[in-house]
Amino acid sequence: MDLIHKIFNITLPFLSFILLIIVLPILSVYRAIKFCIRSVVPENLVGKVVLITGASSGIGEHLAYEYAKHGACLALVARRKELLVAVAEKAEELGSPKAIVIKADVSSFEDCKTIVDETIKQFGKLDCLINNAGIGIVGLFEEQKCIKDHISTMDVNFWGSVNVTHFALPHLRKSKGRIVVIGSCGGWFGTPKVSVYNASKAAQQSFFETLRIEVAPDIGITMVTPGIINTPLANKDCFLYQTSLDKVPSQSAEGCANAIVNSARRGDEYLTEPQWMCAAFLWVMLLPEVMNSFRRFQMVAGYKHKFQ
Ligand SMILES: NC(=O)c1ccc[n+]([C@@H]2O[C@H](COP(=O)([O-])OP(=O)(O)OC[C@H]3O[C@@H](n4cnc5c(N)ncnc54)[C@H](OP(=O)(O)O)[C@@H]3O)[C@@H](O)[C@H]2O)c1
Ligand SMILES: *[C@@H]1O[C@H](CO)[C@@H](O)[C@H](O)[C@H]1NC(C)=O
Ligand SMILES: CC(=O)N[C@H]1CO[C@H](CO)[C@@H](O)[C@@H]1O
Repeated sequence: MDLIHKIFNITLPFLSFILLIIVLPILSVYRAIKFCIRSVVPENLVGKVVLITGASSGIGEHLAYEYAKHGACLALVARRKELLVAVAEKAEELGSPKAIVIKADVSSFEDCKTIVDETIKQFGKLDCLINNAGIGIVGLFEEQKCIKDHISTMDVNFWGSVNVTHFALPHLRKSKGRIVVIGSCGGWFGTPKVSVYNASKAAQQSFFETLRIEVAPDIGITMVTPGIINTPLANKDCFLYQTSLDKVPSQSAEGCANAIVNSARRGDEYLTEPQWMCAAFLWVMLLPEVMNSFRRFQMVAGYKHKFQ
C-alpha cells in the first residue's frame, strides 16, 4: 500500500508543476477580465446595511467614513461608546442615511448576538458584515509571564469574528451579502514577538477560507491582509518598534479603508494592502529558511539596540 505513496511523492510534484505552467497563464487572463468587468460595474452601496466591528478607531473608523460616502447605512460596534458616537456623527455628515452605535464586546457571546439583533431591529436587513475588531500583545513568547493574557487575543480576533458571523449568516444568506475579514499579513508572515497575534490571524484566515466554500455563491467573502497601517494599534506600546517593523513604511488608515471598500464592491476574494506585500508572500513560500534567518537577525539586532 505504501508503494502508491512513493509513486505519488515522485510524480505528483512534477505533474503539478506542468499543470501550473499551463493553467496559471490562462487563469491570469480570466482573472484580469473578471477584474476589469467588476471595476466598471462595482456594487452600488446606496441604502445597503453595513455592520462594522471595531469602528471606534483605526481602519474600522475609516471604513465607516468610506461606506458613508457611498450612501450606506451603518451599524458601528466597539466598546468605547463616546468614540463611536463621534464616528457615527461624522459618517452621517459624509452621506450615510443613518448610522447607529452599538456598544459591545465581540469576545462576549451574548454581545455577538445583540450586535446582529440590534442591526436587524433598526434596519430590517444586513448586507455586509465587516469583521475588523482586533487586538495584539507584543513580546517574546518565552518572556511572557501570563499566557492567560493572550487568550483575549484569540477571543477577540478569532472567536469574535467567528461568533458574530454565526449570528449574521442567516441574514447575509437572505440578502446575498458579503463578509469582509480584516486579517493580517502576520497570518502568513510570522513576525517575531507577536506569535499569538499572528496565530489568531492565521486561524481566522483558515476559518473564513473554509466558510467561503460552504456559503458560496450566496455570500461572498473578501479576505483582507493589511501590512502595516498607521493606526493606534500599530503605534501602541511601541508595537512596531519592538517588532523591528518600524523601518517598514506604513500606509494611512484612510488609504487602506478606501482600497478595502473598492475591493469589496468589486467582489474580490483577496486583498493585500499595500499590494507590494504580496511579494513577501512569495519569499515566505519559496525561501522560508532565508526569511526566517533574516527575521531572527532583525529581531536580535532590534533587541541589542533597545538595551544600548
Ligand atoms: N494597524 C496595522 O498595522 C494592522 C495590520 C494588520 C492587521 N490589522 C488589523 O486591522 C484591524 C483593525 O486594527 P487597527 O489597526 O485599526 O487597530 P485599532 O485602531 O486599535 O482598532 C481596533 C478596533 O477594534 C475594537 N476592539 C478591540 N477589541 C474589541 C472588542 N473586544 N470588542 C469590540 N471591539 C473591539 C477597538 O475599539 P474599542 O477599544 O472601543 O472596543 C477599535 O475600534 C485589526 O483586526 C487588526 O488586527 C492592523
Ligand atoms: C463563541 O461562542 C462559543 C459557543 O457559544 C462560546 O463558548 C465562546 O465563549 C464564544 N467566544 C466569544 C469570544 O464570543
Ligand atoms: C509583518 C508581518 O507580516 N507580521 C505580522 C505579525 O503581526 C504584526 C502585528 O500587527 C503585523 O504588523 C504583521 O503584519
